[in-house]
Amino acid sequence: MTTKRPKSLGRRRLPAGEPCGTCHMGLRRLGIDTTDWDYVVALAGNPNTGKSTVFNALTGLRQHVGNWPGKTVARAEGGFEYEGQKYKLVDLPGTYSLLSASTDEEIARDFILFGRPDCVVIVMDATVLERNLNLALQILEITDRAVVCLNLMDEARRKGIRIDDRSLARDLGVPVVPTVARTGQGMEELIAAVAGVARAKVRTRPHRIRAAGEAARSVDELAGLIESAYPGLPNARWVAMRLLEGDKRVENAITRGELVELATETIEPVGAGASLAEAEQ
Ligand SMILES: Nc1nc2c(ncn2[C@@H]2O[C@H](COP(=O)(O)OP(=O)(O)OP(=O)(O)O)[C@@H](O)[C@H]2O)c(=O)[nH]1
Ligand SMILES: [Mg+2]
Repeated sequence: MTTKRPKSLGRRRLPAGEPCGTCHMGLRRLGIDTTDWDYVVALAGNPNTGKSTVFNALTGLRQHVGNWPGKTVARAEGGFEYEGQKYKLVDLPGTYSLLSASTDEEIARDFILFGRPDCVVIVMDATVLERNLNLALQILEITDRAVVCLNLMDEARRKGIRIDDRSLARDLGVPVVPTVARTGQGMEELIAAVAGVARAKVRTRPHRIRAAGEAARSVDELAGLIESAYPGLPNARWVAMRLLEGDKRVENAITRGELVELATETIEPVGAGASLAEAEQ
């Protein structure tokens, strides 16, 4: 079953949000209230980079925890309000890649591709930037709606690592926000960047690796066919590349009609049997 994502919502009375020490930044943590929303934001990143810490900082202590449909992998969802608009935040499993080598990778990739989030926050460990760039570049191949959360900046500083975040933002083509999620440092800038991308106020130009020669021509040709079969699909080029590499999951998605859903803007609802949980802080 799929649920239409509400296009625009009339302002309604919001439930009392959790008291938070961050209301001055225009943030209101909504905990489990993700009944309707203006934007969907996914948190992606390598394992142990601070995704759940960012999630908790933005949504508060209460969250939906269920399983991903048909999987035994936990799925956490929460909500926050920023400048009068509601955001649903989905915490994806930590992965090193999106090439579907594991269930976790498949879940993360499917959500970024088929869930069509309005913004993907790529949480990176600033102490091991190179290792984290692999996943970041794969995400930027799929979506141009992304923000990099350069986390663990305190650890990086402690180790004497200095990162030119402006150059990184220029090279990746998306906003880069240095953060220390554990203390809340940088969260204000992160939310503002996420809102800018989700509302399409901030233009991104994600770094993409271009194929050359015959391969480039094949990608272009196939992407053209996919675009005409599924008008409105935002990432036909990526789908074409995966098909040319023989990716069975993407092949199945086409034959099962998931790309049609994607092109008509539908989204999977929260998994059945979702329960309430108190997050660890
Ligand atoms: N020093 C420091 N520690 C942090 C920061 N952000 C998170 N941590 C800590 O890093 C550890 C991992 O954080 P999580 O939020 O669980 O990371 P995660 O990405 O959700 O991990 P997985 O879900 O297992 O992939 C925890 O002990 C956090 O308290 C930070 O900015 N600085
Ligand atoms: Mg986590």
